[in-house]
Amino acid sequence: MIFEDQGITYHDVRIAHENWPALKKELVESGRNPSGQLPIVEIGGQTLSQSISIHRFFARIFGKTSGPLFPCFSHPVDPTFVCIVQGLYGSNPVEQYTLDNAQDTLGDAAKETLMVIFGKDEEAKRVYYAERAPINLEKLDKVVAKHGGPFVLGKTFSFVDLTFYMFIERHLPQVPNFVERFPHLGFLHAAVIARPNIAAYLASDRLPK
Ligand SMILES: N[C@@H](CCC(=O)N[C@@H](CS)C(=O)NCC(=O)O)C(=O)O
Repeated sequence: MIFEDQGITYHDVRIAHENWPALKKELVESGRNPSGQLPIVEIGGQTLSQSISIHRFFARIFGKTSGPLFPCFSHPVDPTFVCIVQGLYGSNPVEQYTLDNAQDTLGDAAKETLMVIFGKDEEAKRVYYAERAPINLEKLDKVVAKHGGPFVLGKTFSFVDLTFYMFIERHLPQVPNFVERFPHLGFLHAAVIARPNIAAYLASDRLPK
């Protein structure tokens, strides 16, 4: 979504189940991604892994650009290349701390979510959405409330708003009266989908099937 939001062209490659074991083996054995997991981003001859590291990397590049974006893509890990220091990852250490803190709080909640929702135990899912999820959503609502919203940093959009959006999106249809109970999360969700490129993406046929 960060590529969509910033109007960056990319190829979204989905891996068929039957092709996964061979790709995983290749990723690990070649050292391209020792953790052998998805998602990865291939760019400038490099393979980037770990979704939040990837997000942070592009968040530092995108946004308030000091020049054309293309050179950054050509040299994504060249330490001599002076690229852009401000972007969708705050503009000072305090803002970056705020974003890291919000992301870590979300990460703690997401660990529990992923374990339950990708499992087969339907009763565990019901209990999760009815009892556990609201506890986590309450915490996340307070994180967003801290700077007044709609975004985690207040009026400034960041990559963490996209990770929050994805978490909210998963819970919104499942948790009754979501917006009334977690108004700041509802506000963030509405503000993200109102961003023109995100709105266009959501209305497009580029969404994962
Ligand atoms: N911390 C990693 C977790 C990645 C992860 O759990 N990937 C899963 C898919 S969502 C995966 O690749 N599963 C297949 C496997 O481990 O073989 C990240 O955020 O990128």
